[in-house]
Amino acid sequence: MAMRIGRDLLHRWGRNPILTIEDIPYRCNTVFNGTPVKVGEEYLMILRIEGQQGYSFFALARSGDGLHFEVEPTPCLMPSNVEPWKSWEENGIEDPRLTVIDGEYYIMYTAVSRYGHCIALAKTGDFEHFERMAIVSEPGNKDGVLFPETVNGLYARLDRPFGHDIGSVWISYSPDLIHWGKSEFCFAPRARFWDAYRVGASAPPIRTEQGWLEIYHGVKWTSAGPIYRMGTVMLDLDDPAHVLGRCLSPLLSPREDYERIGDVGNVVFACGAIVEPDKEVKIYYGAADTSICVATASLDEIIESCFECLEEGVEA
Ligand code: BMA
Repeated sequence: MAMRIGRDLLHRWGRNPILTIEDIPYRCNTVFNGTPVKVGEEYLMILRIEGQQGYSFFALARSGDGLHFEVEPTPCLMPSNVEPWKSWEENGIEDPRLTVIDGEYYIMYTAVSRYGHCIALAKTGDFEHFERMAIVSEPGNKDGVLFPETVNGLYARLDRPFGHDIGSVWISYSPDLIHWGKSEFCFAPRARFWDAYRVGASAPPIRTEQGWLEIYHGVKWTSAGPIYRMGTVMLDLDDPAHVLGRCLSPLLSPREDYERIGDVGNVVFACGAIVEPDKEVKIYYGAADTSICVATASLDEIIESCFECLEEGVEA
């Protein structure tokens, strides 16, 4: 298949954005980067809201069709004012990613403090009571996403340590979700490409017959600042540090006004996806750090995009 030119693989829903601050039942600055889960026929989404004070917290929205969401009257998780969490969350909690493991809903998120960004983990069984479990990284790491199953008997996560300011994706393992290690490099920014500056995991990995499908974000630095796009990588099922393939062109680039214009323009940033029974994938993303949108494609097309690099002979 030839490289796609001049259009995006994902189809934006015609009535995007699906959530803006007009849909939030209290005053706030922006809403963006929602992470979805489907429970029976209901769609639940944990949203990142930035308050007018300037820091972020989470709220819960519910939907019957995955397109029209109602936001609950009060936030579901605020930055903690109790130690040991308070010191790590004093500047807010950001970018939640929901993963279901054995019927328990885990939220990996970024805790922001004077020390920098850390990865934190909370869980809920009913979306009413949320329990913080642990801060699971030192400062200098973010974009933690939990795999939905154990890999060789261990919990697994992708994350993005800053290193020498080179934003690459790594993988770590844990016996209990609290203690993490066995860290290995997974994939890096690619010179020349739309993801040349930074990459980070976006949606929790999706198990497919071909491997773990990871929808990630890639950043290119331009003279006008960063452009955030969405891409795909396929990781080996038994050894996810091993990359089997990677897209060449992005799944989605900022093109619409609501993706171009906002608090941070030129950003599409996914935090989760739902695979429907007919294999349509709904990808939820923050647009310009100002609203939440949805775009779709078939699972097969998205999987196929992971193998573009092999067809073109480009290293993954
Ligand atoms: C990233 C995260 C995202 C945000 C993006 C663009 O570092 O903080 O929440 O959407 O930057 O500002």
